[in-house]
Amino acid sequence: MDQAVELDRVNLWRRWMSDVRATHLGLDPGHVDGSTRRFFAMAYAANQPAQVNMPRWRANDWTIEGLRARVGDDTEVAVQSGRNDDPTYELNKDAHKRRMTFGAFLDRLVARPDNDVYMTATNGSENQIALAPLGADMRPLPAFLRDDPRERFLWIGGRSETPLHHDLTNNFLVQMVGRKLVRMLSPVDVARLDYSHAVFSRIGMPSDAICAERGLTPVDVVIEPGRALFIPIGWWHAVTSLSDVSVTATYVSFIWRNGGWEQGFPG
Ligand SMILES: O=C(O)CCC(=O)C(=O)O
Repeated sequence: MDQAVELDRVNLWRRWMSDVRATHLGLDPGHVDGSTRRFFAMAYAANQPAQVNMPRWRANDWTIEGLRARVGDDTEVAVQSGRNDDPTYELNKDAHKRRMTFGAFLDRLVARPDNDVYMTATNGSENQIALAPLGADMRPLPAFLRDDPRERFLWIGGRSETPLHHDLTNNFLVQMVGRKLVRMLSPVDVARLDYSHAVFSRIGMPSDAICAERGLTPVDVVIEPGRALFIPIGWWHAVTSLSDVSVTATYVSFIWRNGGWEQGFPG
């Protein structure tokens, strides 16, 4: 890309990010308990990542067979598929959407727990009814989240990889089964991230070598059952599953204003 165009894009992104930060600083925590206020001040309003200990959930005991029993073998779901043959699978999400039975999806994961099939947030609205029976096992939530299935997304997969991107909302990522490495990069690094368009970087998965080459200092967090990670809006992140079975939930249902900063987003 033309260097001047690239610089313009990065500068527009920076302006957007600085508006987001200013909006955060103007938020009011409301009447909340002490630990919720601490989370608000140190993470949410400050736009800083934070790890949070979660209470034990029945979801921490889910197995493939347990998921099958709850959702049903014949229940139709949407998943992302055919990712191995397309290095740009994240940019072409719609082309990779497939419908299949939940049983066929789980069988496929067990047979080959790689990055090729993955149920992601992209499939969230289509799967809301099918996955509703899982909600009862995913409680209690911290006081700063509302329990609203429309603002909760399930990620079910094997050794999945989610390439470098940022979200247009604050995001609370709860690991229920398996372990994942979340590699985060600060918004201040945007000029070194080969920003492509919208929320994407051309880097894909930021390996140690790529980070060293670009002078990036990633913030790495391994999340496991019982742990959650707050990923603030605008923080770049790439996620690698470290387990053959991984189940994650992401929540955007904060009690404080979340998102809505898309206006002015350079896209
Ligand atoms: O768990 C994953 O694979 C990706 C989660 C993520 O990137 C997100 O919620 O924005």
